Amino acid sequence: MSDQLKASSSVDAVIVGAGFSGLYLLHRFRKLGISTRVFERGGDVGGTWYWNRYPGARCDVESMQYSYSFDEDLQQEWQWSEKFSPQPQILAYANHVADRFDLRKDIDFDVEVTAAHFDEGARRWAVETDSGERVSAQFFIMATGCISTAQIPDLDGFDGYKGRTFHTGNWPHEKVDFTGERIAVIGTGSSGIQAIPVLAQEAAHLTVFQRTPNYSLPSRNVPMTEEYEHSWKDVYPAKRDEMRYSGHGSLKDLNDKPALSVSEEERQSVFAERWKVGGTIFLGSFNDILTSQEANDTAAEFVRNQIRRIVKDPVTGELLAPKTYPIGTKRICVDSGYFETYNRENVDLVDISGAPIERMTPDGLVANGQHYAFDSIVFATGFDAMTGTLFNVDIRGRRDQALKEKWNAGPRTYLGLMSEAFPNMFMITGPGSPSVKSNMVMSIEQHVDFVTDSIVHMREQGYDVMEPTVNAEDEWVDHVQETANKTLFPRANSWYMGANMPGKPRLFMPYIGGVGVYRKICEEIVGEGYKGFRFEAKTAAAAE
Ligand code: NA7
Repeated sequence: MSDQLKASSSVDAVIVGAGFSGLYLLHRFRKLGISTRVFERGGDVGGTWYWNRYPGARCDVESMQYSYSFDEDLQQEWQWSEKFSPQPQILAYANHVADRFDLRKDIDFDVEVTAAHFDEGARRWAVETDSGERVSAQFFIMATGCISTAQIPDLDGFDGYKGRTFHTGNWPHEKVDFTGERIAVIGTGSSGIQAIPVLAQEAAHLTVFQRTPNYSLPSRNVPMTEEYEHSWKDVYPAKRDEMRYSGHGSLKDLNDKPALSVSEEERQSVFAERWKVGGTIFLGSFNDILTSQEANDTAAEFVRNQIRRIVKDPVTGELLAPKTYPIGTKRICVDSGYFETYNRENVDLVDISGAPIERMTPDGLVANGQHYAFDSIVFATGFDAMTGTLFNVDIRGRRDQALKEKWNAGPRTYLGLMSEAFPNMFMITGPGSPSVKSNMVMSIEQHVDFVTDSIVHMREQGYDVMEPTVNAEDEWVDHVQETANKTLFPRANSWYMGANMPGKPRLFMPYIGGVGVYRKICEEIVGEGYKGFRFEAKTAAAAE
């Protein structure tokens, strides 16, 4: 830890991050009189929606569902203007929540937490920031999101490039003007697929560098109607309850038939109907799309045929049609005119699946042996997901053990909430919980409630320390992998598997057993006296 400290203080809890997790945590802690400091590296609230402000950024969970449920007045008064919300509106919502509950006064913006060490004698965390402050806290909570460490590939010549570079996950706050420019987009995940149609309209010429084609479904986004809004708001509490115990934390019409149990004609008509409705409900066309390769093949081929139909140039259409992994096993994308964009005169696709981009030059880059000149290059190259942000902080638990060291073969958590040897440290939507395989806001609320209730429990029982047992953690880690292995997810080189990061252990990080199933497991664990957790009572010294 640093010895150049400017200030020190002591609170009950330190929260890292003022996104949807940090805001709700602070709100709940405050109501319980838990003194709290929140540190946020961004200049304002909103987390992922603060950083990912690239053109076209949008949520692909429906607006009526991607919002907090903890306050009935809040959910009644806020009005969404589209079926799928654009980033600026979600950010405005986060700001509204911060103002409505007067949260900003306990948040330090533009401050990064650099280290957090558990002091076994004091039973407290010593948390350090890049502003030179040390805060002592009983509880340390990483509310840092799952996809918050942007990843730019290590390309030779990067520093010598004279044009502008951007990463979608760290987009400037002011409007970027690409008018008249030759631009490149590298990466065709959700971010690239959302940004490309918008950037193509502005730039003189756009070249897309694609390493792996992605399955993308049309969003069919529409303005919110009063009728649809009311169909939710009139019965919001009941709908939210249903969401909490659903498969993904959102209400979608799921077909409970296996794909091959119906005729070819019926199968195609189910796919066509869902393709027409738009959004991720396509993956719910049949109940075995993510567990049976044969079922998956039928859905994947349907989407490939849509791509071939939309894209006029057959060679480009074929390059855009994914063939090397099952549909849904890399994060499914939802777009507004993505494939259609390749019919524009000013858009080209460069396939780099055979060989990586060779290098950057002062005015562009070299790929497939050819030089391309660009005024701006947009990296839509993703994130060091699930663990990257946790490892950016020097977190040390008992015996000075680093979290990064303990997890060097993959994340080890109990329920994705805590890790053994890191007492009183919680993660909101950590690895081993449904997290990115769910409607994040619902999973965030569940974790925040779990953490808050645990602290209340500790106070009531006179406990000072909470920590999972080694056995409970080992069993949970195995259960997470066994559950994933029953699905097709491990067959793709996805960021869920850590496969996008060179050297990262390859294993499925979220819990895929279902949001409702997971919630019930958590409830049972609490019901059985926090089974799998151990508590330490307050020492005489600490009780004084
Ligand atoms: P993703 O989904 O990780 O996509 C990143 C894209 O960038 C993907 O197509 C990658 O290809 C590509 N990529 C990554 N590194 C390189 C290099 N070195 N060269 C060429 N191409 C590369 O990130 P997004 O930001 O789109 O989405 C992240 C999540 O945010 C999303 O899933 C939503 O949950 C919200 P690859 O497929 O790895 O071959």
